[in-house]
Amino acid sequence: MSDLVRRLMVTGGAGFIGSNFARLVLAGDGLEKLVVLDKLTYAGNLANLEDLRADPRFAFVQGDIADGTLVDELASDVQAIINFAAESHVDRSIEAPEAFITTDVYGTYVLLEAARRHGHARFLQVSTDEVYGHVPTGSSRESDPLSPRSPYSASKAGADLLAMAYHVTHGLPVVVTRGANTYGPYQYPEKLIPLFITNAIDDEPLPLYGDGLQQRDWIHVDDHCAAIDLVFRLGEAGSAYNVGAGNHATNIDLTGRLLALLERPASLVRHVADRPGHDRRYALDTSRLTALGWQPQVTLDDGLAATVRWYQQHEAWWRPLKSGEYLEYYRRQYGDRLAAGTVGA
Ligand code: NAD
Ligand code: TDX
Repeated sequence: MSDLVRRLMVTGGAGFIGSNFARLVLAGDGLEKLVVLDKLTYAGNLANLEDLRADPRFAFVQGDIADGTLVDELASDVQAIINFAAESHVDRSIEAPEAFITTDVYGTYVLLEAARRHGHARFLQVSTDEVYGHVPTGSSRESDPLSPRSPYSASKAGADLLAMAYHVTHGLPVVVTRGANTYGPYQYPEKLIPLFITNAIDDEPLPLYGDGLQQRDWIHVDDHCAAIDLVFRLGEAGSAYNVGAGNHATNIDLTGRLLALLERPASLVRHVADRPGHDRRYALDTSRLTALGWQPQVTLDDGLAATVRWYQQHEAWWRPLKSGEYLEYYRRQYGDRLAAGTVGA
């Protein structure tokens, strides 16, 4: 944590990356107060923060980042904000984009305004590699134009640009991280890796979109959180930092690795109708981040094995999530796709 910042607000801290980040910063002794503001949408889960609740430095507030009155009050008592809060699932942004605009764009504006009013020492916007859009060859640099192609990534690009504009226009000390596909413990089982692990544990089919040759740049959540912490402390105000570990894999290759770790057959794979507007490839140039002294610590082999073990050992965490609204979403998203899918290898 920055030596200057002893009182911090983390938004979206009951979600996947935010809860892992809260755990990381409370393991150190740099903070006197950590406020987590989270709306507890379907993706937010207090169980993700269970082990932190007894820490006297920790406070949880259930609320919306788009609620100006609440945000202003909370911002008056901290010196900085790290904004993880977002609607984060691409498929849901295709089905129901409105919440992406209100949270990812408008909510970020509300936070920036409060940070400006209260003269915060730092504002870190957690952005994504998806703002660059599909990258056919090479790797994205921070100076590349943003070219988002889904309602999710367009909303995230809006927030990213707005945060940068607050630096230029108002001198707010903003830094932005653009992270790659992240995996690890506490990830809601709608994203590829936890969905496929939990389905495979139950011998349920794995719905692989299209030909499965789309490529992602995978990073373990511990490495992603360490990078956010470093950029928060040492990043140059007004700059964005790509956060990726250089683990490029196609979805079909990744699926094979998960099945091998779980000792399940390739016949669980179903090739299903593709995601509309599906970005084929993301890849990040991370030289700006590594120049700050960051290096990934977790290899893809070790990270995937540890993640598979975590889901095997934490059924009590994920089984209750795969019920109610989740099952309705699952049926809408995958019902027809799976019925028409073909068994793959
Ligand atoms: P997540 O969906 O697991 O968590 C999002 C959290 O935000 C949830 O706890 C949810 O309750 C909360 N939230 C949603 N709307 C809110 C609102 N209006 N007010 C307050 N809280 C609200 O997401 P994640 O995977 O942990 O992603 C965290 C951030 O990192 C997001 O900004 C996402 O865009 C970004 N990111 C994610 C990845 C990835 O692979 N998961 C990669 C790069 C960047
Ligand atoms: O059922 C599926 N089948 C499938 O083939 C799902 C859920 C995904 N996929 C494919 C789509 C992608 O090519 O797997 C890849 C990964 O999909 P997601 O886990 O949905 O991630 P992605 O769309 O790449 O976006 C993620 O990384 C960047 C996060 O969800 C974002 O929040 C982050 O910004």
